[in-house]
Amino acid sequence: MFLHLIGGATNPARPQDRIPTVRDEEKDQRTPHGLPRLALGALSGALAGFAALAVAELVAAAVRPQAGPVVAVAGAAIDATPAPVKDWAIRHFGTDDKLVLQLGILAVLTVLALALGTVAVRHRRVGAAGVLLFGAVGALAATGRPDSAGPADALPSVAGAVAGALLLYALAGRLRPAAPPHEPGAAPAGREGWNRRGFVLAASAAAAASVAAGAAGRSLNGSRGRDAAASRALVTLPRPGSPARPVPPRAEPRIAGISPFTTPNKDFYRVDTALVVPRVDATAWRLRVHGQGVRRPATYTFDDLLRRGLIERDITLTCVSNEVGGPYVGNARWIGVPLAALLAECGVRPPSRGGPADQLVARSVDGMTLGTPVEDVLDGRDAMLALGMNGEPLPFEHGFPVRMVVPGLYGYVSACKWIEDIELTTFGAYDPYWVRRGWAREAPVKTESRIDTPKPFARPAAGTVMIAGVAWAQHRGIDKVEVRVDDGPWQEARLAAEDTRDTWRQWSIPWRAAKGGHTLTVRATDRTGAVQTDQRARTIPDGATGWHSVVVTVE
Ligand SMILES: Nc1nc2c(c(=O)[nH]1)N[C@H]1C(S)=C(S)[C@@H](COP(=O)(O)O)O[C@H]1N2
Ligand SMILES: [Mo]
Repeated sequence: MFLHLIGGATNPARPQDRIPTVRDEEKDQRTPHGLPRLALGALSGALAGFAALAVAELVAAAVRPQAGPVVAVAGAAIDATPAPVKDWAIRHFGTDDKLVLQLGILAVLTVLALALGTVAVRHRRVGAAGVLLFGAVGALAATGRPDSAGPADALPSVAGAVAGALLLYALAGRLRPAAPPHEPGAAPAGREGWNRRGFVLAASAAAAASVAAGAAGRSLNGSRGRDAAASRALVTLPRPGSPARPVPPRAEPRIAGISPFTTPNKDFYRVDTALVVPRVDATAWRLRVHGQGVRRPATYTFDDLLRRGLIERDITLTCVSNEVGGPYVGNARWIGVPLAALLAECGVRPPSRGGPADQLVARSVDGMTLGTPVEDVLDGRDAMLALGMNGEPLPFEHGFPVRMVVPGLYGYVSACKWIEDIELTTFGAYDPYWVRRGWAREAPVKTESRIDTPKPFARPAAGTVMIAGVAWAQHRGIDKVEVRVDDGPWQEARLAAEDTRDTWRQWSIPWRAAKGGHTLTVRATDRTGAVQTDQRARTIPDGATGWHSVVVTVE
């Protein structure tokens, strides 16, 4: 039987013992009215793949959106990507990197589905087994991710694969030429020698069912998201007991082309591994604080945090993946709970006062882990559990309902979004997500400066050109910015007033631009007196260094 299936295209009109001729082979490739059978096979493969994904997404919507096969495989790919490649992807696709990755996975899946479909024309079982194999890959990826909720995460992939495999098996059956009478399982053949009506019916039914499953999955996902959105809409941020002082007007000079002092939420850079932005219902959210030296472990609700004394602070956040001159830096006005006070309440002491834990590991609802030095969190700086960003509850993309923000540290060692767990441990005992991938355990922000205007390869007119940008050295403060034209002397730029030492500072310098090509270079000096180094370093392991230069042609 199995052998017969493998030779499934056997033409009953052809005696089994005759060696097939080229003409026979050609006949095999075509349905009686000329449509290449292989093309219909490919179509079957595509339909089976589509059905598999639709069913998987429907089941994922019921189980956990993050457990869907495409998201899981993309996530596993992100987890496994070597840092330099990840860096390259972030550089080239920016915040679209995840979309590009998922589209790439879909493209690969489409090609594989088409191929499996053509295989299934002759080898139904092999085609169906192929679909199951991809289901297994999805299931492994889903259960192996750091945010996996356990074996249930395999369900979407398994259900999808079984549906896809059955469908492919059935459709391929309809594509077979009329079966010899001795094969009981074969579909009845139509007048044309293959079951065209059966195929068209089954294919359309499958397509319709897949669309329905996909739509149901979407609407289920949507209703989940609506609970979260409703909980966010209901949040009224209390007046902070300790408000930020107003931004000094002279901290924000009006210069065309310079980054605004406060980055609007919609323009704030986003860097994370979340393929599906977690939509957390604040009313169901909890934060647990536990671990070594936590004498009074505690669990907080969102309302618990809202009722505490809140602080409001301007803090500039920077990503360690930011290249010299890059865009992954932004400044916002955050409202939140002072983390030091909350930890003190739980009985946590810094290592300098005998506390046993030197690392605070924050864990998010999507399984991300970030490790922060306990000493830094408790040294008096405005480390906080932020609830608000620029006057509104955190946007979902930036960590609603609660995230950490610690002035002076790169985001990957401090700024856990969608936080739900804080564990006190040691650097010796635990390496969080990025550290396991080659990044440094501790990473204070490096002193950096960026030219915002003129843009690279700009063609300004000769005369006075304003060179301007931003400089940052969070928690140390910026004391000086200098600009150099070509190989000329360093000239001190005008610094905007300082808001706080945790924020960036804008700077500007008018330049009498003469015709021709010029290279503009900037460097900053922080309050410790350290001058931004010209030594070029890559972003990995602890942040890029070097001077930002811009080449322009004055006309
Ligand atoms: N849950 C979670 N939190 C996270 C990350 C992440 O991938 N997942 N990325 C971190 C990194 S690398 C940075 S730079 C900041 C970026 O915060 P933003 O996206 O709000 O700008 O978030 C941090 N918090
Ligand atoms: Mo980052």
